[in-house]
Amino acid sequence: MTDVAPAATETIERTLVLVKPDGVRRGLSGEILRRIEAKGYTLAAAHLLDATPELLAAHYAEHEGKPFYQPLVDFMLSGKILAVVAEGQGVVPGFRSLAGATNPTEAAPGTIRGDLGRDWGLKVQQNLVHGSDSDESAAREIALWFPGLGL
Ligand code: D4T
Repeated sequence: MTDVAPAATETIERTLVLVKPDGVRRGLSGEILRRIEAKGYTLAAAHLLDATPELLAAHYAEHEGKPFYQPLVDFMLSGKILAVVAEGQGVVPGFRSLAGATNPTEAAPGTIRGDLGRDWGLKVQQNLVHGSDSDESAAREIALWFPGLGL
């Protein structure tokens, strides 16, 4: 049997992962990257950075006006963020599945948030990671967090 080469037109699927300041602070960046790689996805780019209010306003535009918006922005400005582009077929829903539910109390055991996160009784959930929720969001978010990368 011969292997079938991927079609030349096949697009590489990518997602934006953010290890949020709680994940970096708690020393969980390596464990989170390990889970992404153990699943079989590839790391295409990574950098550790301080977000800016402008970057977060663009990233979280859909949440503006919600009660958790300002606490969310303040939390995301509270420390370094590890921004990562991960790639592989199905990586957008695949990483969301690895991350688990938004609320870490409800996130299933076996997921990043379920195994490593908890409710700290704050105005915003500190839930360790962000993952793009669609291919369109991924393209928009990768352009925001990795300007000039041309991905
Ligand atoms: P992100 O965007 O960080 O990957 O998380 P989710 O996709 O799982 O969740 P989201 O965009 O709806 O929310 C962004 C961010 O806000 C926090 N949050 C959210 C919160 O503290 N209370 C809430 O009720 C919601 C909906 C958690 C993640």
